[in-house]
Amino acid sequence: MLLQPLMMTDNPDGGDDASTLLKTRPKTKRPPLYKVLLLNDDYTPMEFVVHVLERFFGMTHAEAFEVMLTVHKKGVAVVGVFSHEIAETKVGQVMDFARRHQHPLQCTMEKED
Ligand code: TYC
Repeated sequence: MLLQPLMMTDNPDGGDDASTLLKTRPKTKRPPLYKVLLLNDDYTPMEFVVHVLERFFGMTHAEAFEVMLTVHKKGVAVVGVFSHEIAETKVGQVMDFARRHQHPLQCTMEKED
Protein backbone atom coordinates (compact mmCIF):
# COMPACT_ATOMS: atom_id res chain seq x y z
CA MET A 1 0.00 0.00 0.00
CA LEU A 2 1.32 3.49 -0.84
CA LEU A 3 1.88 5.73 2.15
CA GLN A 4 1.51 9.45 1.97
CA PRO A 5 3.15 11.94 4.35
CA LEU A 6 0.62 13.57 6.62
CA MET A 7 0.59 17.37 6.34
CA MET A 8 0.67 19.46 9.48
CA THR A 9 -2.68 20.88 8.45
CA ASP A 10 -4.13 17.36 8.31
CA ASN A 11 -3.38 16.66 11.95
CA PRO A 12 -6.03 17.51 14.50
CA ASP A 13 -3.40 17.86 17.26
CA GLY A 14 -2.31 21.12 15.66
CA GLY A 15 0.96 19.80 14.37
CA ASP A 16 3.12 20.61 17.36
CA ASP A 17 3.97 17.10 18.59
CA ALA A 18 6.71 14.85 17.30
CA SER A 19 4.26 12.23 16.00
CA THR A 20 3.08 14.71 13.35
CA LEU A 21 6.13 14.01 11.24
CA LEU A 22 5.79 10.24 11.43
CA LYS A 23 2.12 9.51 10.98
CA THR A 24 1.03 7.98 7.70
CA ARG A 25 -2.29 6.97 6.29
CA PRO A 26 -3.37 4.85 3.35
CA LYS A 27 -3.48 6.93 0.18
CA THR A 28 -6.92 6.84 -1.38
CA LYS A 29 -6.96 7.64 -5.09
CA ARG A 30 -10.09 8.68 -6.87
CA PRO A 31 -10.58 6.57 -9.99
CA PRO A 32 -9.79 8.33 -13.28
CA LEU A 33 -12.68 9.64 -15.35
CA TYR A 34 -13.15 9.15 -19.09
CA LYS A 35 -14.71 11.48 -21.63
CA VAL A 36 -17.01 9.84 -24.16
CA LEU A 37 -16.66 11.54 -27.55
CA LEU A 38 -19.01 11.48 -30.51
CA LEU A 39 -17.48 12.07 -33.96
CA ASN A 40 -19.04 13.69 -36.99
CA ASP A 41 -19.40 11.93 -40.32
CA ASP A 42 -21.13 12.79 -43.59
CA TYR A 43 -23.71 9.98 -43.64
CA THR A 44 -25.33 9.31 -40.26
CA PRO A 45 -28.73 11.08 -40.21
CA MET A 46 -29.05 13.94 -37.73
CA GLU A 47 -32.19 12.43 -36.21
CA PHE A 48 -30.38 9.15 -35.58
CA VAL A 49 -27.67 10.97 -33.62
CA VAL A 50 -30.31 12.85 -31.64
CA HIS A 51 -31.96 9.54 -30.81
CA VAL A 52 -28.62 8.04 -29.68
CA LEU A 53 -28.01 10.97 -27.34
CA GLU A 54 -31.51 10.68 -25.85
CA ARG A 55 -31.38 6.90 -25.54
CA PHE A 56 -27.86 6.32 -24.17
CA PHE A 57 -26.95 9.63 -22.55
CA GLY A 58 -30.26 10.64 -20.95
CA MET A 59 -30.51 13.95 -22.79
CA THR A 60 -33.76 15.73 -23.50
CA HIS A 61 -34.63 16.18 -27.17
CA ALA A 62 -33.53 19.83 -27.02
CA GLU A 63 -30.19 18.95 -25.34
CA ALA A 64 -29.58 16.13 -27.78
CA PHE A 65 -30.31 18.33 -30.79
CA GLU A 66 -27.90 21.01 -29.53
CA VAL A 67 -25.09 18.50 -28.89
CA MET A 68 -25.69 16.82 -32.28
CA LEU A 69 -25.35 20.24 -33.99
CA THR A 70 -22.11 20.89 -32.06
CA VAL A 71 -20.66 17.60 -33.35
CA HIS A 72 -21.94 18.36 -36.87
CA LYS A 73 -20.28 21.80 -36.89
CA LYS A 74 -17.10 21.17 -34.86
CA GLY A 75 -16.39 17.54 -35.76
CA VAL A 76 -16.42 16.15 -32.23
CA ALA A 77 -17.96 16.78 -28.80
CA VAL A 78 -17.81 15.31 -25.33
CA VAL A 79 -21.20 13.74 -24.66
CA GLY A 80 -20.50 12.54 -21.11
CA VAL A 81 -17.84 11.83 -18.46
CA PHE A 82 -17.88 8.47 -16.68
CA SER A 83 -15.86 5.81 -14.88
CA HIS A 84 -13.86 3.54 -17.22
CA GLU A 85 -16.44 0.76 -17.01
CA ILE A 86 -19.46 2.98 -17.67
CA ALA A 87 -17.66 4.82 -20.50
CA GLU A 88 -16.77 1.48 -22.16
CA THR A 89 -20.39 0.36 -21.87
CA LYS A 90 -21.69 3.60 -23.46
CA VAL A 91 -19.18 3.41 -26.32
CA GLY A 92 -20.13 -0.21 -26.93
CA GLN A 93 -23.86 0.55 -26.87
CA VAL A 94 -23.49 3.42 -29.35
CA MET A 95 -21.17 1.52 -31.71
CA ASP A 96 -23.40 -1.55 -31.67
CA PHE A 97 -26.59 0.47 -32.23
CA ALA A 98 -24.99 2.39 -35.12
CA ARG A 99 -23.65 -0.81 -36.71
CA ARG A 100 -27.02 -2.54 -36.44
CA HIS A 101 -28.59 0.43 -38.27
CA GLN A 102 -25.74 0.50 -40.81
CA HIS A 103 -24.61 4.00 -39.94
CA PRO A 104 -20.90 4.86 -39.74
CA LEU A 105 -21.28 6.85 -36.50
CA GLN A 106 -18.15 6.66 -34.34
CA CYS A 107 -17.95 6.96 -30.56
CA THR A 108 -14.71 6.81 -28.56
CA MET A 109 -13.43 7.45 -25.06
CA GLU A 110 -10.37 9.20 -23.67
CA LYS A 111 -8.93 9.62 -20.20
CA GLU A 112 -9.55 12.97 -18.58
CA ASP A 113 -6.43 14.99 -17.62
N1 TYC B 1 -22.99 15.26 -40.34
C1 TYC B 1 -24.19 14.44 -40.30
C2 TYC B 1 -25.15 14.89 -41.40
O1 TYC B 1 -24.99 15.95 -41.94
C3 TYC B 1 -24.89 14.51 -38.95
C4 TYC B 1 -24.08 14.00 -37.82
C5 TYC B 1 -24.01 14.71 -36.61
C6 TYC B 1 -23.39 12.79 -37.94
C7 TYC B 1 -23.29 14.23 -35.55
C8 TYC B 1 -22.65 12.30 -36.87
O2 TYC B 1 -21.89 12.52 -34.60
C9 TYC B 1 -22.60 13.02 -35.68
N2 TYC B 1 -26.14 14.05 -41.70
